[in-house]
Amino acid sequence: MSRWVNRPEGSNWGEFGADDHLGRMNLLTPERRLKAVGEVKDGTAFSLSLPLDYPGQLFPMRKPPQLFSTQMHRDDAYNYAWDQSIPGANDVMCDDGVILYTQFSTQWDSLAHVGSMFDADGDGVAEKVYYNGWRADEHLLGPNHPEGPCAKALGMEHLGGAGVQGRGVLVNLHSVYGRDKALVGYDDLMRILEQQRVEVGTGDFLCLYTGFADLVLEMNRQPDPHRLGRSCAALDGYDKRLQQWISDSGLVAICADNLAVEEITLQLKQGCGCELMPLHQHCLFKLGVHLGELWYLSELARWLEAHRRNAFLLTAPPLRLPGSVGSPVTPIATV
Ligand code: UVW
Repeated sequence: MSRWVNRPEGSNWGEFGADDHLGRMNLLTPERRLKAVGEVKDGTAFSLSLPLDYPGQLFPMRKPPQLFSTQMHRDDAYNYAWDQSIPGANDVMCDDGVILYTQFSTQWDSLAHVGSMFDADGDGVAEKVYYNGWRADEHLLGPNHPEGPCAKALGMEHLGGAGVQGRGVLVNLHSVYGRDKALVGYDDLMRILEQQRVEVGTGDFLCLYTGFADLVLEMNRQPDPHRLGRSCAALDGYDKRLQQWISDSGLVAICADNLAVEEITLQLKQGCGCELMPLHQHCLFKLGVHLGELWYLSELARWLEAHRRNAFLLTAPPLRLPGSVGSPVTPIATV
């Protein structure tokens, strides 16, 4: 039996199966990956990850990685000489663990990251629901649940097992706006796509270079939220024509070097409904389009501009971490 009788307007719930966890990533077929491999002409590869201790403390709830040494016979397993436990052995070893906030730095948002209050079961009362009708408390188990916190549906293990690889296309918003604050809507994006001759097709990863991550790096782990908030481009998630274009384009993900792909003010915009993060709702909740944030696109963007190109092979699997709602990622672009 279906989990929903109503699906949100403009959503594609059910298109990839009643129990789908991957959304548009289902469009990454062998044929499309082969086409993406065809974009490799030079063999140069770029890491699209920031060092994972950047941006530094920006959101109180997300903290930088904390490494610790594991223990070996009550000693730190760090610079550990094995002859401490096995006399005569000359090996020395280090072994560590980490407390890692999954959305602190370069990351994927899973489809479990943002849902909505929506009456999916048709009883006249809105409930907490996520992409494809998966439910809060039944499938996304909170910390008070004996098995929680754990995304039993839509968790990162699904994307981690999906072979995330395809054609990336980069739009250079920094070359248009520099570090000026800019809200990019449908008209702006269409104009820039045309100027930069970028074609976005079914199965593509749209990558937006704004220069934000360069600013983050310059701040050297001491981010200035006010300056960051006044800088660089972000998509206007409230623009309905932009939303419709995302629906129609067939793209599988939008990845940016800024904090949230879209501009977020955490204030309801008058006349624009009840969404604080409209693009997150449109992409993660309605369409199953993943969002990548705080990616490091600068060197790739410079190389592509110098070579008058904008497409590449992108390989970007998240950690195959069962039940997590976000994941660090070390994407690789091969040109
Ligand atoms: C922000 O919170 C800014 O974005 P996200 O939750 O998608 O990381």
